[in-house]
Amino acid sequence: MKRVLVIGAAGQIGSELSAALWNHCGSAAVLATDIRDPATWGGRTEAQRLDCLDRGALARAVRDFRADTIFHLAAILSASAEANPLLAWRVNMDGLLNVLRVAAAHRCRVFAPSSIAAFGPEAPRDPTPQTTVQRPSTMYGVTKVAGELLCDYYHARYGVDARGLRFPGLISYRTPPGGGTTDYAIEIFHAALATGRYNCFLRADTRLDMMYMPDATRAVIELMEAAPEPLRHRNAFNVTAMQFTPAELAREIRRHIAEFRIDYNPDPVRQAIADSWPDRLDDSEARAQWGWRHRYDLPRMATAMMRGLARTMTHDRGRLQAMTESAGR
Ligand code: NAD
Ligand code: AKB
Repeated sequence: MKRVLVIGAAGQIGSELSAALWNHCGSAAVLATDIRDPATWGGRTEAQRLDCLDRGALARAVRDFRADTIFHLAAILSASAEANPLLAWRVNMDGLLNVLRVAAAHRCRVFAPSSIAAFGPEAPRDPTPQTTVQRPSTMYGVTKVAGELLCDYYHARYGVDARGLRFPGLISYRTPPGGGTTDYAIEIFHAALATGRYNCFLRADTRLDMMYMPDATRAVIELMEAAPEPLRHRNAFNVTAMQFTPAELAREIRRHIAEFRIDYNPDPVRQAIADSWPDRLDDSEARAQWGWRHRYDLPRMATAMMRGLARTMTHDRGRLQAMTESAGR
């Protein structure tokens, strides 16, 4: 992993993973790309516009940058995919296929994430085993299962060193989330700080699996650095860090902002998606095969989110000041 190409680098994971790779591999070693114009998102790394559906442009970027590893993060997430299933199929499947074909031709390694969405209502919920019935009921989930299998196929058939993680909902504050169902767990912090109230689009008792972004970017790098021999589930490792319901997250936020109030107005589409997903993944295989360990639990994540947002949000300085003081106690 000496020269890396990041696709979907303007997104929630891509923006933070690009920065982590910049620190890990060195300043000249990361080319960050996205379909969006880099003028609107570019940071420290070299950045350019790239549509993963354009295989010729993708191959040229890999060749010209002499990339040896591709981090493929471009996708349409769960709620957006239900709104536009055909676009989700195209971006999530054709985009991944282009990445794998270019990787095979240019002898690149690939990281492509899967999701808790790869499981459907027939899978055991708590815990959801590493290997079990999947049968997702969303278009996003269908593309995630197919993506896991496609990566396995390119590894077995063409020797592409493709690896992947089944991420739970990821929580972060630097870049807004991109149209998922777990987005409520980010919106709630922004709303708590901005207005002290949040109108939640999921039911109070909807338990979902979650992880704080620094654990997620570290997991990606650790998986890509792991010795290949022990990796028996290379493209679909369950990983997890914490599980909570909106009511439990609201209670945690009240430890920082005592007057915080939450209302519940479930959105039928996102509620149905959440109801079809696991409560908690069993990540014992990731722990055994490459040493995965999470560092952030719910209280630690909430404190980090409060402090991080307090630094980045500029409105309502009085509330932020009070919150920062209480978060520090
Ligand atoms: P995101 O929506 O925040 O970012 C995706 C990025 O891809 C966006 O910046 C978008 O502009 C870009 N993009 C869209 N179409 C493109 C195209 N044709 N070519 C190039 N770029 C394109 O998503 P994210 O949350 O960063 O997710 C990244 C990956 O991680 C996805 O595969 C997603 O399924 C997976 N994942 C995310 C989460 C999470 O909670 N964020 C959880 C599980 C899995
Ligand atoms: C989504 O909600 O779509 C994503 C995911 C869990 O894959 N955050």
